[in-house]
Parts: sequence; C-alpha cells; structure tokens
Amino acid sequence: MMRRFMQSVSCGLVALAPAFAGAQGAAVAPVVPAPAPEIFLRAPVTGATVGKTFDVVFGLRHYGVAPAGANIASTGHFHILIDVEAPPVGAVIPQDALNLHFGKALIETTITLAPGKHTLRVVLGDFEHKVIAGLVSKPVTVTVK
Ligand SMILES: [Cu+2]
Repeated sequence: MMRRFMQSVSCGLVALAPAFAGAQGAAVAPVVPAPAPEIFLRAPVTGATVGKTFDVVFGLRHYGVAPAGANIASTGHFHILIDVEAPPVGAVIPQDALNLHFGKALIETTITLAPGKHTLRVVLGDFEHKVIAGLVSKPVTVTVK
C-alpha cells in the first residue's frame, strides 16, 4: 500500500495523498508537488566544435530510464533528433538517420555526423516511442569539423 502511495506522489497525482492520509486518521503533512522532469544534453554543449565522431551524454532529472517496450510509469528512453524539430507530445518518434532511438536504455553514446553546423535535440519517448510531455530538450547547436 505504501508503495502505491509513493508511486502516486512521484507521478504527480498529489491529490490522492491527502485522502489517503485522512482515511487513516493521521495528521496530513504538507504535500510537496513532484518536481517537473527535465531533459538536457550533458555533452556536447551548445556552441561546441566537435570531430566527426563525438560522444553524446544524455541528462535527465526527476524521471527514469527504461528500455523501449517496458511499460513502467515515469520512465522512457532517449532519442537524438538531428536537424529536425521534435514531433508533438504523444506522437511516435520516426526511426531514421535523423531520429536515433536508444531503446536499450543507454544514457550515452557516440555518433558520427557530416561536417558543418548541426542542431541536436534529446527527447524522451515512452515504451512505444511516443514523445513525453515536457521531455524535449532545448536545441544544442554544434559545429562538426
Ligand atoms: Cu524510441
């Protein structure tokens, strides 16, 4: 029961918490909303100049990583979008040379791009590769030499 309660809080369904505590007659502690999840690139940073083959390190706060196909609440897997906008929330992320999936729950990788300026976005997709609300990074512009 406690586990369910904790999951509810972490999912942001905080309205359940006071009712739960009240049902047991316990004092109701102030409910702190779950922090908003955040996605970003740890590397490269925007404005960086990188070689044709370079490391990409994903960043994620207040959310979890799980393999594609694993339907686990508040988790997803990373995608790198290269020179394309993210699909709308809930849309399936295409799978092609510009939309890379990391369905084995990787948190870092190495990619190779043609020389020139490129814009990278990291997007968390759910177990069905659908864009999760709030989990599209800011664009990161890099120069590949
Ligand atoms: Cu995917």
